[in-house]
Amino acid sequence: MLTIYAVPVSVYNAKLRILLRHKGIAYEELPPPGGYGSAEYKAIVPSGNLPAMIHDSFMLADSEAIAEYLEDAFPDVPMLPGEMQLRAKAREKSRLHDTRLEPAVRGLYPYVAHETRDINAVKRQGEAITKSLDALALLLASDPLDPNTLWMCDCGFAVTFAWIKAFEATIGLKVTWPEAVLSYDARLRSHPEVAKELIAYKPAMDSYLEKAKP
Ligand SMILES: N[C@@H](CCC(=O)N[C@@H](CS)C(=O)NCC(=O)O)C(=O)O
Repeated sequence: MLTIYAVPVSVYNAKLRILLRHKGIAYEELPPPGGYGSAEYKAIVPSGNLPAMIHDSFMLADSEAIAEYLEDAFPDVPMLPGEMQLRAKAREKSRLHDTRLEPAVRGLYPYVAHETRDINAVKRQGEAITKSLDALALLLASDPLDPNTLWMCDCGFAVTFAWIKAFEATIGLKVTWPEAVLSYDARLRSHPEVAKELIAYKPAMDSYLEKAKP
């Protein structure tokens, strides 16, 4: 039995749901018992992190650690390459998402609500996001991974690109998208499980973005 503790709007939950869909893994998604940040949840998941997973009573937190575990536990649809150096390159790409691009997007959260919008801060985060997109474009220029396969490292980017576009449309975010990143985004969205998750995820995004309205 596989349980994922998650909240619908979380980027890292959506990232993990793409992997679960693509691998065809059956699971149940539950809200954190006692609520996000509660003592009850921390008794199960000491870090309080979401997402977290319970698999046959084994607990694990952090989306990337969970993704790596699921790759080992459910290898039928591989989402990491077989060759050692290609696997390392895939992990390098995941890190660019989890430690650079997504944190730059997360830096916008305090300014999403119309009441707390700070246009200078939004501009500053837009520059940080563009810098990460430029780094991704450079990485894509020599990316050795098969472009026709959906890899573990692709899942986070698909979700974060959707958020960047949503913030461009709602809070005046200005970002320069390198051509290579636009093509990469289109390629990711052509994978059926990515497209399905982005459709299923949109109501949670829209509900979060309500606070951006005057
Ligand atoms: N690197 C983490 C980031 C996940 C994350 O930021 N989760 C947020 C909720 S959306 C969280 O749990 N924050 C509270 C905490 O870490 O205590 C992952 O991949 O799981």
